[in-house]
Amino acid sequence: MVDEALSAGAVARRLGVAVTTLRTWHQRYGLGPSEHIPGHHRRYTSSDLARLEIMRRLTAEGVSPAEAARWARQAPDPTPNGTGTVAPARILPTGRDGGGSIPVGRAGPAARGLARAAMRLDAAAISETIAHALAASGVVATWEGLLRPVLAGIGERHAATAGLIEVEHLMSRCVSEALAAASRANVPTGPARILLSCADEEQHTLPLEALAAALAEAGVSYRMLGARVPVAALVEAVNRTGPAAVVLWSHTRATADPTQLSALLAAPRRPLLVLAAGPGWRADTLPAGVVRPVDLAEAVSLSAAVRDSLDQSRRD
Ligand code: B12
Repeated sequence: MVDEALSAGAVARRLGVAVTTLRTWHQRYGLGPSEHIPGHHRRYTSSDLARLEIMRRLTAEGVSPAEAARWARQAPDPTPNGTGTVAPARILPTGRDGGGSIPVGRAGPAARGLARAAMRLDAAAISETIAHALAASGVVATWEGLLRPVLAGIGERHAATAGLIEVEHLMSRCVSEALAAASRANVPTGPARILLSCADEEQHTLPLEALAAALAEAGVSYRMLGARVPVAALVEAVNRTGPAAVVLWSHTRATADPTQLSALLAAPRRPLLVLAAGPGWRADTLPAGVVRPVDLAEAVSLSAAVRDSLDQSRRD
């Protein structure tokens, strides 16, 4: 071991990090050189190097330095003279996406923490973070400040690397469950005057689920048809329930066929308001009379206003 001991500069070169980073990891997280020969600088043994390699890999994958250091310190000594009993690969987060982290732009520490939990595929931490934010800040603020940045970041990373599909799926499931729990916690009374639906073949449901939870929070009843609704089924639902407003979500151009909106406007029980929501729709192809909200807050306030005006006209 003594023969293989390395200087800080040599370790930094092997790991591809700066010497100052090594010093920080030593001072803050106790991942320093363990070999000490009196009268000489301390040197890194191969066990030290193995721990630092774990630290480097996990921080590159988006795990926080403090947590990465905890894994690195816990990891058994992989060298032949080491005393560890559990293989590091079985206890460490694996990060098979090729490394890197989820970009969250200017979003705050909660979004960064959520992004790290998503990278670790830590469903419990993801769910807890979202539930806490929903309880503390409400649906619109949680969507805009926490969920949207992380979802967009996952999309960005996926577009760049073709990876992170497992992260996207787990995150989607946790978001759905948290929004459904928030909706169940605030079930509004009164008839459901707002109909929520995805366009035909559209599988991106999370923004509509956020809208459902925000409407529930605002005391507005709704009906949710969910993903991939064929236009004939949508028109049938309109004719059977007579909603004041229909929100039709399209996330991509592929599902944004404007004839779906025209069919709603031509329905025998034409809704007072048809909202074309989502980035799939192109403003210049929307039929006259269709409104395009800019964000979740506007979709909530338009839906609440049209519900109120229908209730008012029924009372008059
Ligand atoms: C999660 C996700 C999925 C999940 C969806 C799970 C679910 N239950 O919703 C799954 C895995 C199913 C999925 C599937 C696919 N996906 Co996807 N997905 C995403 C991801 C990561 C997040 C989607 C989301 O919820 N975004 C919400 C926010 C982040 O979107 P936003 O556009 O910023 O929203 C703002 C505006 O729309 C505006 N707004 C305006 N009006 C309104 C109204 C309301 C009510 C709200 C809330 C907002 C709003 O405000 C929003 C912010 O709040 C996105 C990345 C992204 N940037 O969106 C990719 C993304 C949308 N998917 C993409 C693709 C390609 C696909 C697939 C085709 C992949 C495949 N090969 O199978 C399929 C499509 C299937 C289909 N036919 O629909 C691409 C689309 C590229 C494009 N523009 O065409 C994206 C952009 C990823 C990428 N960069 O490549 N996906």
